[in-house]
Amino acid sequence: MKYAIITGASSGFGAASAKALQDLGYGLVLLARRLDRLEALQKSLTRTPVYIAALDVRNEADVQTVIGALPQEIANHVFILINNAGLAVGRGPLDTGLSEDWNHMIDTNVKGLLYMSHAVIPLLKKHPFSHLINISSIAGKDVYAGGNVYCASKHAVDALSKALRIDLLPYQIRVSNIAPGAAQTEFSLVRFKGDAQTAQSVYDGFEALVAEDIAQTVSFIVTRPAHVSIADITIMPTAQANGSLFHKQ
Ligand code: NDP
Ligand code: 8X3
Repeated sequence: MKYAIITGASSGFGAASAKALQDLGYGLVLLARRLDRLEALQKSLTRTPVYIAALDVRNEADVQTVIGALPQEIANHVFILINNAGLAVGRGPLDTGLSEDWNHMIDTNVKGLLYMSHAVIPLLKKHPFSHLINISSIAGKDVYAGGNVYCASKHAVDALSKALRIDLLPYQIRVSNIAPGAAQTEFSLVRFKGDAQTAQSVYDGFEALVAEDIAQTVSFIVTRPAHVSIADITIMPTAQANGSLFHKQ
């Protein structure tokens, strides 16, 4: 059985990708901070083995412990890592922003991805043609008003995808960067700290992406033949042209 490790599997893109990869026959290692969510997902995913663990990717020691504690049967058969855990916290000019929000984003989106990659790459190296998939964003390609630190963190993810493609070339590990535009998940609820009205207003007047759109992109990437590496996919709603321009009704 081939296994996929997914961070941020308790919601949105991560949960949808778990379902899609199980449909392709993969066993799953699902990681996030909310264990109750992972337990519910595990109950619904019955077709292949599903291993879950509570993990805050900001904690390097915990990342090492969780990956180090994987049963040998799983650790020897990891073919996919999806670095998906991430978030935006707040939106506005830098001078009125909060350093605790900046630290939260950089520690999760950038440092968490580094800790996970460092811990899991030795497992991927056992299997030529395995996949490391980073979830960046249109915010990693473009910068929009009030997006400063979130955009910087996703530009860092974009750069790390390019860097990892060089580092992992000798091992024939395929590194893919997915850059989604606006997708309706819990993302905006988290960004606006539980303000449901403001979160909903982000998606008013146009049809946003849904988590399954990203899961289908993941499925496409991992089902290419061994000689094909999808380096980078930017995927946006039809009603979105770049980081800030939308066609709203
Ligand atoms: P959700 O808020 O629905 O999901 C985010 C996931 O990340 C949750 O499972 C959450 O789990 C997990 N997570 C957050 N912080 C941590 C942490 N410190 N440790 C472990 N897990 C963590 O949002 P999306 O599914 O939309 O977001 C997934 C990724 O996609 C993020 O990296 C986001 O930046 C990116 N993205 C989102 C877009 C959108 O418009 N929705 C567009 C482009 C990119 P838990 O809280 O249980 O830890
Ligand atoms: C999430 C999409 O446009 O809010 O990465 O940055 S956006």
